[in-house]
Amino acid sequence: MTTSTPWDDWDHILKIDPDKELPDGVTYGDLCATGTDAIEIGGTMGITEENTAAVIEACAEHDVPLYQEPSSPDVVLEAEELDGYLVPTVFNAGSPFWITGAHKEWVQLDDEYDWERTTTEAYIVMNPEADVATYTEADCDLEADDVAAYAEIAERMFGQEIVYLEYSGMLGDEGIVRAASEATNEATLFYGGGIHDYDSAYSMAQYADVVVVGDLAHDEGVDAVRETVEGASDA
Ligand code: 1GP
Repeated sequence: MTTSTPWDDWDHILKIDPDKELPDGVTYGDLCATGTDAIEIGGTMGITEENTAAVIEACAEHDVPLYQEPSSPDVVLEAEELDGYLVPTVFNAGSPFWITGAHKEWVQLDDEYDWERTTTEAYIVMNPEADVATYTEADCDLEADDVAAYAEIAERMFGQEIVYLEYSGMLGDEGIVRAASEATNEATLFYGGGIHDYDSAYSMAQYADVVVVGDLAHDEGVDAVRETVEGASDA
């Protein structure tokens, strides 16, 4: 029997990077009110406890689930306002540090680790130009059947609840998203990368359970994000 998880009901996540500015006149409250199902706070570069805490504080007043996605153990914030931690483990990383190494360090830092509120995301990193690919030394040279196999092992061998197809900074290949979707059954498939309007959100959400929107919030603002919420929920 499988238990239900919050993300079973989500279509859309807004990922806020604490190291990036918001467009003029846009507040975190405006972003929380776009209709997104959850806010994920995290980024790859320039993340500190201070800038993360500021975003948590600003979003906590609004009625939307709030998760931290820590990029490394030293930026994890123990904050009551958080609904939990979504922790990446990069299945196609070249460096084992990003598969289990960082996680081991994190557990060692903490005497009473918050297992109740922690879930891993099985990342498959697809854009070789993205910081996350460089950082993790990811092998992005993958065909649809490679991605499907990673998604399948994430779910079936490693029991991952979330498989995250990460194209950060570019719109992905629909055929590959579809292959990942067909390879997963119980796991929730997150798709992130390059979603910028209704159509791009709709096209990825046809196959992914949840679409993640990142840079758009920082580059364009609220109306553009709201369009992607509509695209994701209509699909
Ligand atoms: C990044 O998957 C997210 O981790 C979203 O990507 O910034 O390209 O929307 P974008």
